[in-house]
Amino acid sequence: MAQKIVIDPITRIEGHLKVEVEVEGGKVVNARASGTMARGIEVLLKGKDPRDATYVTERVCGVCAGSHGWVSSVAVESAQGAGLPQAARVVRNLILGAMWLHDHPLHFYHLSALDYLDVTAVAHYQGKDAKLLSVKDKIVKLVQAGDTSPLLPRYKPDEFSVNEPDLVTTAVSHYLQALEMQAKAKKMSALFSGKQPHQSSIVAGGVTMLPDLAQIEQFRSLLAEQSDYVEKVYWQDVYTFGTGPLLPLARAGVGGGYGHYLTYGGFPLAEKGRFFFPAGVIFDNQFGNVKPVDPTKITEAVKYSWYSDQTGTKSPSQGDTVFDLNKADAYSFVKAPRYEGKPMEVGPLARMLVLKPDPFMDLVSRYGIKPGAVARHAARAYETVLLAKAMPGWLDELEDLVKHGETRIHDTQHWDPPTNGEGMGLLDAPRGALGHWIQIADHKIANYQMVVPTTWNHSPRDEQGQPGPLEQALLGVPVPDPENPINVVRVVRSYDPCLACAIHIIQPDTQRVLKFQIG
Ligand code: NFE
Ligand code: MG
Repeated sequence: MAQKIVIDPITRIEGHLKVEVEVEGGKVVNARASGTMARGIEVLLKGKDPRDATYVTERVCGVCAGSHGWVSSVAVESAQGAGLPQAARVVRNLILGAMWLHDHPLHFYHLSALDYLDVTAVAHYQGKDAKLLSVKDKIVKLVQAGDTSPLLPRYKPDEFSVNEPDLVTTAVSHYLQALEMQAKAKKMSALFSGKQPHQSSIVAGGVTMLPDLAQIEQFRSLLAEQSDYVEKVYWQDVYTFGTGPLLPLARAGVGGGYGHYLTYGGFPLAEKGRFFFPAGVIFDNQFGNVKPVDPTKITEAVKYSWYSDQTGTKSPSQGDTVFDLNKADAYSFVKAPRYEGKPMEVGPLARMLVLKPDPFMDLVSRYGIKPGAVARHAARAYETVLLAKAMPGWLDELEDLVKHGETRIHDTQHWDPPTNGEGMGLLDAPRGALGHWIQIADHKIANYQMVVPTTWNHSPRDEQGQPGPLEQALLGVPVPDPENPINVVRVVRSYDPCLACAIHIIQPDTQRVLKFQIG
């Protein structure tokens, strides 16, 4: 008989997620992902000035805030018929690029690495490296003081856990270094946007400030440091683990899902409609057959979500946010977006499979790595390297514009919102495809809908009963010991879920007895 495991909440993610799995014969045979918060952002936007949406939607989240501001501005611009000056496009790309440099290493070191490391191995480090010895000293003292959080407690290490003392101690030192690097990455974004995590430069129609040459130089030197770190530390660690101790997990494709991928494209280039990370759709793991994105194929189902059935299976442009907390079969505040009726994975793996950079694809085929949890980490790290290498070129573009006296940073011809209209913004955020849809009536927001990356990845079942991408990816995941569902959380965290984005505002009466609160 199947044994049920409830993990509520899943820790080391953003927001509130409950995962229930049924295990039979040592494998997951059924899975349900529930977002246990309700989201109110879309509702409270009604009646507001459309230009406020940039700043209100950013408050959905403290991680990918700038992505919401950016995509919201694109939605309003499309309703206004506004164009974006080149300097504003480049400044936005650099603000957001720095945010991605902050976001991806944070996910690997601080949210995920403890799923793969047996931290206790640090106590057995016998090497002579002064930096690593100081890490050992620090950890041993914390253990003696009984103050091991956030490194412990955690799920029990298993056969895939990295326990070689040199490797683990190095990784823990990188965990600490990552904190410093993230502060510096935030400084980069703040240099061009006033502050972080909620920026104050991107507005509908452009940006509010053009950096001067001194700021550009400061950004450049911080970027050089990030670029070096991302390639030599972050990517190197992911490579070492993925092709070493974690190779069996990678080869087995643990946590692979439907094989349907979607990306709207990331970082717009000068030519309209082109992106640094190109847009595309892949079905059934047919990587050679990338189709263009058609937004009219996006719908959202609510059959298993706590929203009124009247709002179900519509394009987000026609969607609404009307709660129904009494639906018999509902189990999540996350809606179920579908593309051509299919559940789609979004995020770094989708982007890398659409782009197919040679070194990444060669690595995947050389080691026989299949789509799954490890491949997601590899894709995330590799795209960070690509981004860090591209950003100096964007900075050159900006410097050229500034040196030539460019002042156009906003489409001032389109400052006011239209009396009536509608708009759509589609761009990739760090976690994947992000869309905002706006309807304007009498200069005010009549309706606003957001379909965010975590809504795609962590959606519940739809009206056809098809599980969401994570729910599907959990099927078949090995759980040899039901007391230690470490592979389940490895798969969940590989998506870098952010339930704060997917839904918003805590619904206190749905909080349940915690069955697992470690890890
Ligand atoms: Ni709150 Fe987000 C990203 C968006 S959510 S982190 O990236 O949009 O999936
Ligand atoms: Mg929504």
